[in-house]
Amino acid sequence: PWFNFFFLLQPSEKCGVLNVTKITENGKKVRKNWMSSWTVLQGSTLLFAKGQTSSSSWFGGNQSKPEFTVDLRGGSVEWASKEKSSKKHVIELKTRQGTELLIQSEIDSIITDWYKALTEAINTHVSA
Ligand code: I3S
Repeated sequence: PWFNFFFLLQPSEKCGVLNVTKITENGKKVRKNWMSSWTVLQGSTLLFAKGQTSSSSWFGGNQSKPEFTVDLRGGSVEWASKEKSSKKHVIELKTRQGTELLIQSEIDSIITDWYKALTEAINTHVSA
C-alpha cells in the first residue's frame, strides 16, 4: 500500500504504543473509546494503527492499515485537565480540523517524550 512507501522513504521520528481516544471529531463531541494504538510521528503527520504491537508488521502485510491519521499543522497540545480524563499522564491534542484526541501512557517518561515530540512537530510544521 501507498503508506508503506511513505514509511520506507522517511524513517519515523518517533513511534510506540499509546492509549488513545477521540473526544471530538470535526467539532462534534464523540463518545470516548480508549484503545491501545501503535502510534507513529512523521513530520507533521501522526498515525494511529489499532492493535499494532510490532513495527515489523508495517512492512509485510495487509494488516497494517492505519486506523487514522492526524495532521498536526495548526494544532496544539497541552496536558489534559482532570475533567477530560481520570487517567494519569494524558495529553490533549487539538487539530485545526476540529478533532480532539486524548493520548495517554501509564509510563510518564514515555508520555513526556511524546509531549515534547508533538510540541516540536507542531512548532516545526507551523502551516502548510
Ligand atoms: O469522560 P468520561 O465519559 O467519564 O469517560 C469515561 C468513559 O468514556 C468510559 O466509557 P463508557 O462511558 O463508555 O463506559 C471509559 O471506560 C473511561 O475510560 C472514560 O474515562 P477516562 O477518565 O478513563 O478517560
